[in-house]
Amino acid sequence: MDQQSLQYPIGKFNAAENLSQGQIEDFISDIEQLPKQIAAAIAGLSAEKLDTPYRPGGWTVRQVMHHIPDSHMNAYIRFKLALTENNPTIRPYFEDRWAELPDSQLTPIDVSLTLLSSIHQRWVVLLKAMKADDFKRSYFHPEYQQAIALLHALQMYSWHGKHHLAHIMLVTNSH
Ligand code: NI
Repeated sequence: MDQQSLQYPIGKFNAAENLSQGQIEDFISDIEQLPKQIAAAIAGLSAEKLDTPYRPGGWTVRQVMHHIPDSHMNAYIRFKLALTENNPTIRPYFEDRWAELPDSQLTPIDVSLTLLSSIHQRWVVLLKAMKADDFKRSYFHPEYQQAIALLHALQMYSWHGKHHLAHIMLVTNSH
């Protein structure tokens, strides 16, 4: 695989402007399924593979395992902010620096899998209760200077989970 395919094994993110109710349910289902899919992917993973980068210069499986809940706890908060305020400005963060902090180096990955499962369980309850108009609500991303509709964010985080699951599987499937 070339560098681009290793970095983006499922391709880059693309969002649709409009989604049917069925499509929305499919994206919510992606978010619901992710923790179980990751649990299956890392089952029986050796310590050596855990500390293997998914591509040269990329994060190790361990770092990816801590990054996903880092990202999705921010995502969950962004949804809650957007649902309770009018286009609130959210707080970007340096994900690469977060991945270097001691908790990302030292915490057993099972802890982050439990954290991810808990976040997703609550997030999915919220997502399933959202009406069509709720998905039109937005948060303002100061880095992109753009209002991000929750319909867009839903698709982005579905992609984001699959994107990193594919990274983990690059390592687990390698011999
Ligand atoms: Ni990411």
